[in-house]
Amino acid sequence: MSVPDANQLIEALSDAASILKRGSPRGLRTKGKLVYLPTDFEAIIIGDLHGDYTSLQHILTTTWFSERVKDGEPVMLVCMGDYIDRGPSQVEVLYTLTGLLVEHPGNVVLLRGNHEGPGDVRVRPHDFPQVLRRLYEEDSWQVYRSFRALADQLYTAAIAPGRVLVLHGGAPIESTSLDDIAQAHRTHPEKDTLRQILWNDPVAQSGYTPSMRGVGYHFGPDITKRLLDAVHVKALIRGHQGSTTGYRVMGDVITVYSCKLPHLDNTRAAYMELPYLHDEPENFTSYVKTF
Ligand SMILES: [Mn+2]
Repeated sequence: MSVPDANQLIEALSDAASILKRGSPRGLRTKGKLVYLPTDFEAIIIGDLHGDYTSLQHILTTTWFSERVKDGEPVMLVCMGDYIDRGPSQVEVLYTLTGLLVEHPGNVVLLRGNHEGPGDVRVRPHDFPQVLRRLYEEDSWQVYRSFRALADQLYTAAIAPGRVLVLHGGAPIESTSLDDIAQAHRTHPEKDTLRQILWNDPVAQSGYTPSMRGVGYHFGPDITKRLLDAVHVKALIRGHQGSTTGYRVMGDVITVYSCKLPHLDNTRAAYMELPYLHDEPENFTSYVKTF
């Protein structure tokens, strides 16, 4: 795709932000910044993209997402954040996703990653501003402001009731309710919930320890279980961590990473196709597709 000009990108970002600000796009039940995935829809779940337009395009093409939505098929696209920084086509990824949201607001859920986090929590690397400066020169600040405004409107989490909770980083270490998650954008920064949802990583040991990322925690299976029980789902689907296979399973946590960053030894990517409920398998790993 060709790179949009500054005005096209600003318009896409602002249109997407206004749709989210209005709340509850057509047919979608929401509570604060939590989305309920309709039970009779299939969900295509995408992990971190980090400017990898080729992988995004691969997933959209393979799943026929747009074509199926246009045919009226019940299918949702759920993206777990980290759209920008690191990769070669950050603007293209953002423009495509916001375009899809504007076109199909009831079928596209864009979650927040730590790279779209609140302005008071710094993330590194954050090369997106430099990318914008190179492409848009004096208009880049205006584009960046539109991006920040959109980031503040993105959803914190999505839930397929009884099945999975979907968010970027992980389970907060304090006991958390669905309400806490839905309101995390409002209780930030007094409460740590939003920061931890966007930054935490699962580990095999019980309990928690501060994360080496400098923000958030490593959380154990006991903390995962407490969260899953509290919100009545079976598994946690999240992104935030690359792996050589594109995904990894740790107890009830499935990590899905959808970009390839060869310089970080990340050469396989994955996404999930969560069908609408028939006979639920033993675990959700069978829904992971790698490429
Ligand atoms: Mn991340």
